[in-house]
Amino acid sequence: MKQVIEAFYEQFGSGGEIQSFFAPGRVNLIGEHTDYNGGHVFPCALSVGTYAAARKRSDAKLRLYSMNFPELGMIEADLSALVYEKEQEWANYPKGVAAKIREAGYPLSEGADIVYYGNIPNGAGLSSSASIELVTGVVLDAFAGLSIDRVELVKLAQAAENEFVGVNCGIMDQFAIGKGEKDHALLLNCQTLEYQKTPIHLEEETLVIANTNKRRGLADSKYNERRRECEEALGQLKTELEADFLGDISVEDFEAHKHVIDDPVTRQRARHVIYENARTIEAVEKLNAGDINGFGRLMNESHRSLRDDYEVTGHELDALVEAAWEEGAIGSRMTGAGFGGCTISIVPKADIETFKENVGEQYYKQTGLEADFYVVEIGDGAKRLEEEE
Ligand code: NG1
Ligand code: MG
Repeated sequence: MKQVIEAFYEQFGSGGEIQSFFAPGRVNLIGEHTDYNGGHVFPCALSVGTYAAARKRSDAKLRLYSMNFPELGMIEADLSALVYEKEQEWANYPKGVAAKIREAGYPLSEGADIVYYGNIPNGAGLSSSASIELVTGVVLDAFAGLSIDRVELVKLAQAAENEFVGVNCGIMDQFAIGKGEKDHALLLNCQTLEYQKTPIHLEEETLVIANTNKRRGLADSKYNERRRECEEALGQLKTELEADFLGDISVEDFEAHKHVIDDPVTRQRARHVIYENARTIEAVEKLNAGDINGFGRLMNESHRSLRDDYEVTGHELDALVEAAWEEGAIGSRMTGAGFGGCTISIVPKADIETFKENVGEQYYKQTGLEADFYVVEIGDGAKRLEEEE
């Protein structure tokens, strides 16, 4: 945090009260491509994330600077005229959050100077964007004394991403980052937003994120295509079953009625969502019963379903996951939208060094790419930091 405050002085000068804030990145343990289908997800907040040093302003200006994108320089905006500007890239996320807070009717008339620093690997599917949104949300909320309910702030951040930035994501990222808690994952029903904090006690094992370093070039267009396919499947099932979301439909009901989905590919997409939703609930039951191996087996099944039914993995993710399975991971799967990005694995602590070495080597052989490995800890949701942090 010290360097962030130093960068703040450099950008905006000293004087006045500078406060520190943090919002984590997130990783989803199981429940993939279920959020926008009203199903369950099981993400956790990470100990890496976005730091912000901020100072209140007495006018309506926002001045934003990211240590990760120094080439974009300082970006200025007026609270009363917030518009999306493509060339401002990352700064559209904070601007969008401010815009949504105001649109929701909160009295936000005074701005802030904010310096951001993120230590989340970029573009890897660990939600650096939602992290920037939520850290901005807590800064603006604290400075204006708004006391916005946390779940509402989560929804405003999602609205910023959907409507201001134009990324059609579900609620999972913002929820995990806004509501996460150290050493817990959240079993979230994405339709009702009911959630259960689940303690994760990994004593002999650890969570490992591995980045394929394959750019997720297709992710956006394929993401929207999958959303459309799911809507089509739901539309056809709807006449048979009373369901507003695929996530409402049980495995039994699906099996009894799947014939109404006439296109076999669309049927496959729906099958992934419905089984993945059931798998997520079952996986959390296993975890609560102390059955980490059972949890890992369901992670593996999740990957196969994303590979074969939902078709969002690709050669790199499959190679990395298969190498992890070979190397004795308790569970391993792709995480996030897919087509590149990261995998999440549960690995025995004692094997971690050989795991990284052998999986890395195998992955390189298969793809010609170097993977990066991160042993991660589950951290807290978005918050103001105390002095010593
Ligand atoms: P990633 O790829 O981690 O950004 C995306 C969506 C999530 C969710 C997952 C799939 C965005 C910003 N987020 O996550 O809401 O749908 O895919 O489970 O697009
Ligand atoms: Mg993102």
